[in-house]
Amino acid sequence: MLSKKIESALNGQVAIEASSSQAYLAMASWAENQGLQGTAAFLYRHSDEERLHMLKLIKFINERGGCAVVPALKQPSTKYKGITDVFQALLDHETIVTNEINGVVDTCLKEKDYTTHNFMQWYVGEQIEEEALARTLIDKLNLIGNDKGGLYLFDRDLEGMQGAEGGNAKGGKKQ
Ligand code: OFO
Repeated sequence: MLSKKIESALNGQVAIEASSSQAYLAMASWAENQGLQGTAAFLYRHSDEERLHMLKLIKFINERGGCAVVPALKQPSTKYKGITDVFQALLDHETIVTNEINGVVDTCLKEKDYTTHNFMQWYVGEQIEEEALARTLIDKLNLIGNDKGGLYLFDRDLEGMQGAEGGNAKGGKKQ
C-alpha cells in the first residue's frame, strides 16, 4: 500500500510525463509544418513514449492500492525560432524532469518505500539516456549551423532514429 506522500509524489510525476508528451506533440506538429518530416516523426514517437511513461505510473499507483489522477494540461509552446531551439527546449524540459524524478526517489527513501524506489530506477535510467540523446542532437545541429544540406541530412537521419527507449544516444539500437 502506498503512503499518501508517495501517492502524491507519483501523481506529480504522472502530470510531468503527461506534460512531456504534450510538449513533444506540439514540437512534432511545429516540425511537420516546417517541412521537417523526419524530425516530426521522431518527435511524434517521443511524445508517444512519454505517454507510455505516464501510463506505467498510473498502473503502478493503482496496482499498489493508490488512486492515480489524470491531470489537466497547459497548452505547450507553439512557436520556435528554429530546430535548435526545439531541441534546446526539449533538453531543458528533460533536465527539469530529471530533477523531479530525483525528488520522487528521495521521497521513497525518506518514506522507506523500497518497492517504489525500485520501480523508479527505470525512470532514473531513462533520464540519463534522454538527456544524452538531446545533447547529441544539439551538438549535431551546432555543427551543421546554417548549412541547409546538413539540415536535410539531419532531418532524414531522424526519420528512422529511435527515441531514448529504443536506442542509445547515437541513435543505434539498445543491446
Ligand atoms: Fe519520461 O522521459 Fe522524458 O520526460
